[in-house]
Amino acid sequence: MKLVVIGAQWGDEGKGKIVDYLAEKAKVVVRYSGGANAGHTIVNGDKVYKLHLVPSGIVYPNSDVLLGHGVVIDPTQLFKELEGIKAQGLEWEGRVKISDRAHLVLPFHKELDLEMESKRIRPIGTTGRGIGIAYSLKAHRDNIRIGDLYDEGFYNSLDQEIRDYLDPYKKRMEPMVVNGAYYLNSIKDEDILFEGAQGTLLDLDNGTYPFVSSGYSCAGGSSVGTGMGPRAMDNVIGVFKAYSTRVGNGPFPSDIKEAGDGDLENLIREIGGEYGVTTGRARKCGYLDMVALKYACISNSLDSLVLTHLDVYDQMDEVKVCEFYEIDGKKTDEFPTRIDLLNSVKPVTRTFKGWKCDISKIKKYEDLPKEAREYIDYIEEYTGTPISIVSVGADRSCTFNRR
Ligand code: 2SA
Ligand code: GDP
Ligand code: MG
Repeated sequence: MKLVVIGAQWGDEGKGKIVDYLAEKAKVVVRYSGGANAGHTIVNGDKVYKLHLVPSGIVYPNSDVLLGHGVVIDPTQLFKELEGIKAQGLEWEGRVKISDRAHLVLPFHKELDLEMESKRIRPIGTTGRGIGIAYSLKAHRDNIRIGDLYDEGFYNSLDQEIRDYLDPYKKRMEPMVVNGAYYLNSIKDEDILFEGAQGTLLDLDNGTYPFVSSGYSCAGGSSVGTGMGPRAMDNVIGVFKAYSTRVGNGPFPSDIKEAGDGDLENLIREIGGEYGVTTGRARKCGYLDMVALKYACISNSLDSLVLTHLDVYDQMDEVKVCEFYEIDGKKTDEFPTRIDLLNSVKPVTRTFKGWKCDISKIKKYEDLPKEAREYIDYIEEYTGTPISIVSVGADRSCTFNRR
């Protein structure tokens, strides 16, 4: 089975947790986009892993992980992360592969990222990890791929300062480098899991441009970013939270604070721990945005959805969703492209009764309170997409299959 897991909102939907839940039998877990801007959290009992570049399969000793060629790799961050993982008791040597077509993030990319961000008329709120610069230079055909480090003629033509920086990483990475397309396509009867980073609405082409990241976080990225074609993928699932969050700038139509309920936003943020895993920034919280979610379903051709963070609503009297957008006095369920239209959206909400009990120990759909089941059924009907997995807490054990 070749399974793709993507974020169906603005990132931080719980992809790390869901990939971990699904990864037990995977031969390889592959990251195909983004870089050290990502922050994927895995909680298993008293062990908490916060991953940035390393795919979530690393916590299973029998799985290998691949940084596919759609990923931009900051070698300093990579080895820092690998050392941290080792300190947490995970053996990674021999299990971490790097596609030779993946591109490097260099120290000056990070400096330039911060500098350009400070000069932007419309700041994006980047993570400062050099992501946009590395992808721009790649598109401009002026960046360095991992494989190029071993092309001695090319490598020796690089600036002495860059070579001094890269020399130790070149040696350390050499045993990890593979030709990604051949490596993945040689795996025939075993499972491969493709781990998305960020989310559909942060995708360079499908997202709320220019308030996006620079990788292809949508399902299509799993092909262009790995060397395995779309026909090889058996299943594509989109992870979403029971509400919405966004960190960084840009339109956020179902913003709860904007709707005048700052207290509810603070409550959700505190219960849900909505702070950036990489930067520590507070995430904005919004009602579940049905318009945006349905857009994610169609633009990724999702087979199913995974609902996370349902437990965050346990103590609320009511649960609201943004069912439609009102733009210029007209109701629509189409996600607009233009930023001015997205910024002018008046959310049309629908209110559900809260369930007012602890659902974190529940292990099957039938045992959920009626109000929570109604919420799930509504989302399935609205999006026309089945929910295959439900997550009711951060821990690996707080997860069950819906069907
Ligand atoms: P960048 O740095 O160029 O990729 O930033 C561009 C936009 O993409 C957003 N972005 C993210 N949004 C959610 N989660 C991300 N990962 C971290 C996390 C974020 C953090 O897991 O919490 O710690 O702040 C992530 N990475 C990039 C970013 O906010 C910009 O809006
Ligand atoms: P990712 O980037 O999509 O992997 O998500 P992050 O790790 O950035 O953020 C998700 C946060 O929510 C992490 O702290 C997870 O441990 C936590 N989490 C994941 N699923 C659930 C859930 O169902 N309920 C609760 N309460 N927390 C969850
Ligand atoms: Mg995250």
